[in-house]
Amino acid sequence: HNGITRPQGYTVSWHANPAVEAHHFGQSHPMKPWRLVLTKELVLAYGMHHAMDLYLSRAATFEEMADFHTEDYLDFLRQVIPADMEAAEQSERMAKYNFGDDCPIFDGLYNYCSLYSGGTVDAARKLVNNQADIAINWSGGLHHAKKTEASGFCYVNDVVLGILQLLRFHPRVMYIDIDVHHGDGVEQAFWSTDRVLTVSFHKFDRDNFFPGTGSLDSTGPSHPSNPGAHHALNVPLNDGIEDGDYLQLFKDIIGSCVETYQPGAIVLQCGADSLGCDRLGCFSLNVTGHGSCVAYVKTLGLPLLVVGGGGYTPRNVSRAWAHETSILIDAADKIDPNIPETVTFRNHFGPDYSLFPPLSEMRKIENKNSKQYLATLVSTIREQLRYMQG
Ligand code: ZL4
Ligand code: CA
Ligand code: ZN
Repeated sequence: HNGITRPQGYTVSWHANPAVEAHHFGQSHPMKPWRLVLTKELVLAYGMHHAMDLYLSRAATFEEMADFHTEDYLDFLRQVIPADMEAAEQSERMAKYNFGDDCPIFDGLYNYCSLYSGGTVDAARKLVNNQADIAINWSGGLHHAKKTEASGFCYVNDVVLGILQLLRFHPRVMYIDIDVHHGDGVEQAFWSTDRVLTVSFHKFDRDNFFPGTGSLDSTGPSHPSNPGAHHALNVPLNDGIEDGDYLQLFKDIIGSCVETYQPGAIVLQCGADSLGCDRLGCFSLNVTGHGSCVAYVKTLGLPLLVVGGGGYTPRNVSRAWAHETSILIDAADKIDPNIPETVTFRNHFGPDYSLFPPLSEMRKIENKNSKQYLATLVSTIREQLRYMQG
């Protein structure tokens, strides 16, 4: 093969289960677990699997998922079947748990949820047990799920479950979310604790962009005696942000957060719907720009749990996550940007067959983030961090 070797001095674990990829949300639903097949094909074709410990994710148990979710909700998730979508007698519970167009009931739903969650729980345990320094689960990152309800294509919040595992060992965990949507479920789960600092970068437009939360002034419980006060940070952005500005903003903010908060571990949600040309997104990041954020977090040298998330243009999601895998194993410079002839489904990557097509130029969205606005974000957040310190 092409000489991809294990990284020097640290271990990367890869957590996946091909059974996850086989699930379908239904006709024309934007979430396509199949994007994980494309990601894996790229990773294998480049020989990156030689550089990692590979684990077949096991299903999270009911009890593991009940570390965050209620048994009532999980019972429903376990027993509901697609026919219930239409059945009148189930409609009350369907509404109660927020199932519907965004969160449909499909064949194998519970299996799907327990497998992607098991991957994140396993990955977190590898870090805690010192068997890995970086652990990757691209099928995870489903950051909207709430304690008692589904939301935004997410049913079980694997991110919360992973962080709970890390908190058994680390006094402080930092969560970073570069999905184009606000990481509301994770923020809400740790709203009242100072043991998790959540930081989400997202498109913010209260009335017109899901989920509508995550404004700049939303930093935790308002009562100063609540330990969670000032332990949620939000970076609300407008359409069209580009690589250079995003990376500068990311480094300025994450650098300050790590310096102040001194986390023992980091969880990084790499939602790829912040790329240009995404079916649901509105930013103009390229695969390289998105990847630079991952590279920066890696330089911090802390135990790192990497999960996927959104991403609705599968050919670009897989490009980004394959590139980011190469960064995490320190092999980005050994990867040929021309996608290998041996990749199954290579036709999806035409006409350029490049790992780095110029996404920002293909469907140009005007950048509505002025330099002035971005500078204000950085200074406001640095001020918020001073409050956090007390
Ligand atoms: C779809 O075509 O903004 C779901 C969802 C299903 C197929 C057929 C049904 C057609 C776009 C989205 C009707 C769909 C109506 N189908 C969906 C307020 C909304 C109510 C639901 O990346 N309608 C809700 C959720 C967001 C809303 C984004 C991001 C997840 C993540 C992490 C979740 N919900 C308006 C939309 C389609 C669909 C087409 C859709 N839903 C786009 N944006 C939303 O952060 C994984
Ligand atoms: Ca986000
Ligand atoms: Zn998203």
